[in-house]
Amino acid sequence: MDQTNPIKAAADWLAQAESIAVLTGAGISQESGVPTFRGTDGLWKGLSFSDLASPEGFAEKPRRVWEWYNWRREVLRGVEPNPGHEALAKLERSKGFCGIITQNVDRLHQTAGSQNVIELHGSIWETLCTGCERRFDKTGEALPEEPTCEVCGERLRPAVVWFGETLPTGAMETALAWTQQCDLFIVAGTSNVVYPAGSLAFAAKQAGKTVIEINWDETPATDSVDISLRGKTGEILPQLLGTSALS
Ligand code: BV8
Ligand code: ZN
Repeated sequence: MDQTNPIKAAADWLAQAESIAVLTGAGISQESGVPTFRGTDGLWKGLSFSDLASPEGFAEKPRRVWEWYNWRREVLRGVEPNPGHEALAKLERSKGFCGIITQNVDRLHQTAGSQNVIELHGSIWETLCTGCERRFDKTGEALPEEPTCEVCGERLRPAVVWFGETLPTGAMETALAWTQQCDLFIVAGTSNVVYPAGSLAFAAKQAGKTVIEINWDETPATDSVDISLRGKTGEILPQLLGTSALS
């Protein structure tokens, strides 16, 4: 591997790979204008995750949790995928296989054209009834401050995975299968602190895969990956695909 030019080395790995698995986090949507969770543009009104992304927080103050999710939905109504999302969608069309394992709930990968997408933490556009457990697609809709179910009248919640809640059935199993079957594992725009998603880069390494990290910061995975590229996913991913001049 060309130590002197990690971008070129990563591009060479990517060119050779036929099957790719990609774990993404909030960082890949940051250049679309979507705030991340733990960065400088961090959380909302300084409230912590346990207040906002947990069943306890919702049970205690559902209106406050909906205020946060409605604010995020409002932000998302006005954003588009960025060149990072588009590069990954292009990769799916040019390789034998490219699977996106995302922690994001914004569906920007799908909007960019990616089809093999696992949403480990659900989608902000769907709601779930706390009474009859029906799911409702509310993509793009402005919701009331405390939405209720049109069938049973009970309170609706965002259909996302909160802390202490299990991931969608089969999501991690499929993610682990993609991690085992790929030649190359890319981990892009995630702080790698939330589990079980945060275990995937290590699982790929243990399975003998080449692992490339793209992040403008170091993460707990940085020391374990083969190449860690410092920079913006929206700039580096297009570079790796050769859709912009390699430095
Ligand atoms: C569970 C809701 C089973 C959706 C979120 C070990 C095993 C199992 C569980 C645990 C475990 N250890 C701890 C736990 C508990 C917990 C956990 O992981 N806690 C952590 C905080 C220690 N995990 C759980 O509870 C999970 N459930 O395991 O169930 C179970 C059940 C019962 C009892 C036991 C076990 C559920 C986890 C899901 C939680 N829900 N959100 C939503 O509202 O969005 S998590 C939240 O963090 C988001 O979903 C987000 O996706 C996720 C991860 O954050 P990131 O995406 O990485 O974003 P972040 O801002 O942190 O980082 C952005 C990164 O990008 C940074 O590194 C930054 O430098 C970089 N960046 C920014 N801009 C750019 C960039 N890089 C490049 N370019 C840029 N432009
Ligand atoms: Zn209902």
